[in-house]
Amino acid sequence: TVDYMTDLLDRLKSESVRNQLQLVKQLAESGETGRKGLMTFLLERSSQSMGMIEGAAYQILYADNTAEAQTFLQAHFPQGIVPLHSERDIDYTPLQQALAKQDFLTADRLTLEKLCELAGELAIQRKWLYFTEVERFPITDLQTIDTLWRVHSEGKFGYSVQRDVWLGAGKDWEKLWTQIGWKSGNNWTRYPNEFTWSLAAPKGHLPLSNQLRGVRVINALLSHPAWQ
Ligand code: UYC
Repeated sequence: TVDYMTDLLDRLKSESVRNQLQLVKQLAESGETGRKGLMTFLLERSSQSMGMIEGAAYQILYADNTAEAQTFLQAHFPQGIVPLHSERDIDYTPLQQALAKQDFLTADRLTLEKLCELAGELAIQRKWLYFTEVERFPITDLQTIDTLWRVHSEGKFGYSVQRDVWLGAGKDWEKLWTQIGWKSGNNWTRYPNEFTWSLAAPKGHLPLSNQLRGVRVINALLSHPAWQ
């Protein structure tokens, strides 16, 4: 078992991302030994910046009800594995927790809530954003939100992912809506029930930006200097 684990951990460091995800999922099914392996892996990685493989490993331990896993996370990653930096003193812990448990519907609502907090008192009361407010968002906060989404979605969700799809579509909004599953033919996907609140969704499906008031807000989000 020890050799098997050493081998798995070695492979985790060298394999392609796709195989790394497979290995993490394999560890998740290996009971006590697998749990130990995931903990060792996360500790070894914690000096570097954490990506979606570490996110997947963290989520498995987060969902694991053993005292061992919970004590480990409390001791080493009480705030998760993404640094929750904010230039405006915003608390991203609720968003981190929703994403850690893959509750993407709650995470999506919290994201809009946090963006309104970032914009200020008027936006909090209005419950939606002006594009001029988005343009003034600090790079740090947008990167924190985006990294949380990417790390906890195997790289599938987040504004920078949507931006990549949008650029790939030549900045054509109609193409983007279809590719990320917000529109099918002439029909808008209906909020909330028709959206896909899991990793079965197309790349870039989440977080949502309501299009009721036009594309200016999402345009400001996807054009923000945070992604350059
Ligand atoms: N909704 O259709 N949406 C809402 C989307 C549109 C509408 C919220 C996304 C089209 C109304 C979110 C799409 C449309 C409300 C989204 C979508 C429309 C609402 C909750 C595909 C009609 C109640 C957060 C593009 C044709 C709004 C929020 C209110 C809510 C997201 C209708 C996240 C991505 C054009 C009437 N829709 N929305 O922002 O003010 O309210 O009560 O985009």
